[in-house]
Amino acid sequence: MIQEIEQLIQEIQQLNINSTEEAESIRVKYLSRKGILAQLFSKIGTVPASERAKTGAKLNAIKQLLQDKIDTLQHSLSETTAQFDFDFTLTSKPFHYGKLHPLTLVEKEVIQIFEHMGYIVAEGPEIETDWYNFSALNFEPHHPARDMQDTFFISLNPDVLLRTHTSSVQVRVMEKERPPIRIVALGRVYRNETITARANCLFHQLEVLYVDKNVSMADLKRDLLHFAQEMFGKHTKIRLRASYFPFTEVSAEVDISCTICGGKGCNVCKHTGWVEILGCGMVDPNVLNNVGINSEEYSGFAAGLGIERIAMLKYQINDLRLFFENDIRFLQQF
Ligand code: 2NM
Repeated sequence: MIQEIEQLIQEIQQLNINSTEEAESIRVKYLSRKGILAQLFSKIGTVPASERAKTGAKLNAIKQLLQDKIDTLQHSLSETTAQFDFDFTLTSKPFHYGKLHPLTLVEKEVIQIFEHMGYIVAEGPEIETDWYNFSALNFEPHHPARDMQDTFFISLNPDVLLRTHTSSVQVRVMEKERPPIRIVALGRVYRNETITARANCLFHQLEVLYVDKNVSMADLKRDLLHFAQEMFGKHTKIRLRASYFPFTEVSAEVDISCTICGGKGCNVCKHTGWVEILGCGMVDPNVLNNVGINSEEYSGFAAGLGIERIAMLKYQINDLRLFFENDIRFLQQF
């Protein structure tokens, strides 16, 4: 009996309990009603009377040792589960990353193309005076674009208005800087229009300006062709049609070969093979003189495009109002 107990002590000391399952089987093996310890206790009567008390105490000590081992394990296990009190096997909730607005995406892309050509971004105020928005830009006093129909005046003072184009920014830069000037002006512009699928009272414009000695129409065509091919693909062609703007002479409208059908004819290009993307021209000498740049010495070109129009072509969007509604189902697609 004494020998059996000594053996048991050694066995228990070497026990390595690592999981609740192991602890449970050990508890059943040693501590249950029919376990090893219970059997030893029941044989205590066979021990000589003088040894009985000592043997009983030893068995109790073994029982305690074992119980302590099991308790320690269960305690450390419950601590780790408390630290991570969730189900590791659950799948995570879907996470919705924020996205850039399609107009921002197109704006960034256009800016980058022109920055690579050496242009610098310029910005200016949205509330302007007649000088920066009209007079300096060679708009005659009774030019129809000054009409109440098109311009938002924001006070009783007819000199204060919301800019109708970003050319006002170009005027501000040309007044301050001396050539060479190579800038893109961009931002919101405002026109008093009836809101439809193709027009809004607020839209985003980006205008290009290059002023230096000997700047020519050939320079303009070179930069616009490069822009069109970067933006719409390297096989894109451009064509210029004569047009009129108050601030340019000569003036032209620029078409690109249709991005949808490649020029064969489709709904987007109304079966012409071409779609209009911007207006441009050589800066009128009057404009240069108005800002104190000698038009005998310098010349320049300018071009203006609507970010909405480019985005509609790029993403095949047929209603401009979608850009302003902030419908999450629309915005999530970009
Ligand atoms: C356009 C078309 C043609 C333009 C002109 C100027 C400035 F300030 F140099 F006179 N800035 N932008 C311009 C010329 C804009 O938009 C359709």
